[in-house]
Amino acid sequence: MRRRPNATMSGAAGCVIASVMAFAPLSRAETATDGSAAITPVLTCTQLVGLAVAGPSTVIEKADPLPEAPAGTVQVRPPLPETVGVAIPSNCRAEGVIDKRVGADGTSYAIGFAIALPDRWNGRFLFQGGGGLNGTIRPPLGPQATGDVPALARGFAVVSTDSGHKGTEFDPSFLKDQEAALNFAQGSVQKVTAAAKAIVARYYGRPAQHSYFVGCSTGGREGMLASERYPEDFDGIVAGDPAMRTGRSNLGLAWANFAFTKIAPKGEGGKPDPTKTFSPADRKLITNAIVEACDAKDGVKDGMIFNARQCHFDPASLACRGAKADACLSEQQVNALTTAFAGPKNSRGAQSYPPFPWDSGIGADNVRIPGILTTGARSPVGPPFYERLDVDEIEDRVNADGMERLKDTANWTNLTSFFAHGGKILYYHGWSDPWFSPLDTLEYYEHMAKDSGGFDRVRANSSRAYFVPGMGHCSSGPTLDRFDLLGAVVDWVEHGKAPDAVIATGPAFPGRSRPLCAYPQHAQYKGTGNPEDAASFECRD
Ligand SMILES: [Ca+2]
Repeated sequence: MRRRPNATMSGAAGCVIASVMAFAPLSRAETATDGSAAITPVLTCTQLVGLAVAGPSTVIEKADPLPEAPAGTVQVRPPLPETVGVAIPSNCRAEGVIDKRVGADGTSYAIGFAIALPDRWNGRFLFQGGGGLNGTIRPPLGPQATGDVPALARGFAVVSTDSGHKGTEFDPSFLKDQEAALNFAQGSVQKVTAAAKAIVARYYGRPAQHSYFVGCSTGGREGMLASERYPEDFDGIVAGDPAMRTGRSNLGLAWANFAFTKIAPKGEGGKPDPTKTFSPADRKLITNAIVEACDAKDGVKDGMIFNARQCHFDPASLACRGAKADACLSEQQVNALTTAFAGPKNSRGAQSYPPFPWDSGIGADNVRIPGILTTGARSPVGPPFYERLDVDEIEDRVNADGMERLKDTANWTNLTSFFAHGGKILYYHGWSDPWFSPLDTLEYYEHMAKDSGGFDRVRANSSRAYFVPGMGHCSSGPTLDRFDLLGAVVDWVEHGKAPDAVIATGPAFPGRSRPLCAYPQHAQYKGTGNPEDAASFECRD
């Protein structure tokens, strides 16, 4: 079981494809990640429609051959405007449903999925994790944690799913249906994996040689879930900013919101507005002070705090000596900030959820998911403000909630079966994530490693964690949020090459690159060389 003494940074299916014929191991050339994918299908795309490939409950309703799409023409996640920066190769895109039924409430339900099967396949299968409460099928591209080249562009077969219901990102109405709730909590991961693997095997006449999972947020939770409950299904998993226990993380946000609300100026209808507790000038002042206190510890003043473990910032250092002014914070603001970031404790004095770290992106604005200071620590599903808060009451409710208990991935720490067959899992988390504290992921990683063979052994052979300075929830902020952890996990699984560091770049700092070092190491400037170049940095404890 997971223990949580405190929350500081101290211390460091095969069965579904059994009917498929045996096949010769693929050659290195056939499975290379350099675009030399070479396996071709044994069916035409349209032959997939109506084919009973994965048992009677899976129905392929549609399958269309898609020509190669030039760079900049495929939206990563419509209706958002961002497009894929490389060409997407010609592929067969099939859409289908699993377990179609009418729910207890009269609503139609099914686990919807879309799978992209490239004309030249690299022999690998990728499950693309979802986000929020799911409910839509995102384009099966495998865009997360892949740098600038999504998995489909590398020749992976990629599946994505709505996890069992239709709805907008945070529409919880499906939860009243038992089976839809069960599918979101856990069931869809295994059902979609089984169906997709069977489709891949049938389409190419051989099963995938290796299976991967990449996801962030809810997708990160789903990746963890696969490692914890279906240890045979995947060889490599990348889990980012995992929504691993949203009851607790929402308590963490409610706690910060409560601290901000207490001193908030009144907004619409005379109600407190915690987004105004700190003015834009205050947010800038706080961010600058954090950067000033911690930036140089990694050897270079570049607006990014890589040596976060040595970052000790005290809001009291910004306290006004007299009246409130732009260059200082009022005593009330100092106290609210200190309380909010320290995280909630219950009446026994136990930490209910970890603190949020001081980092350069906590006041980020003009991004899709702004920093914690900018939102007033508002949860995407909670009320706008908390005028009262009882930590014990919320903790009790969360602990007793069946949905939380089934869906949460924060407590299961035994990955020995997953690791025993060579499974690898990489975690990543933005230091400035405003929804889930990266310290929760860090704690999980340490507990999991301890319970799965010991920290050094697990880090050496099976699992690593990367923390991204300045990065908000899954991307964005004053950060380098483009990094290829999929390539890293493939190299570890297939070639035994452990990922000590991956190179990060990003639009916030054009021309800059840095190594993201595996925890507990961080990127430190060597003292010589171009400070914009990753080669001038090394990973250090
Ligand atoms: Ca720095």
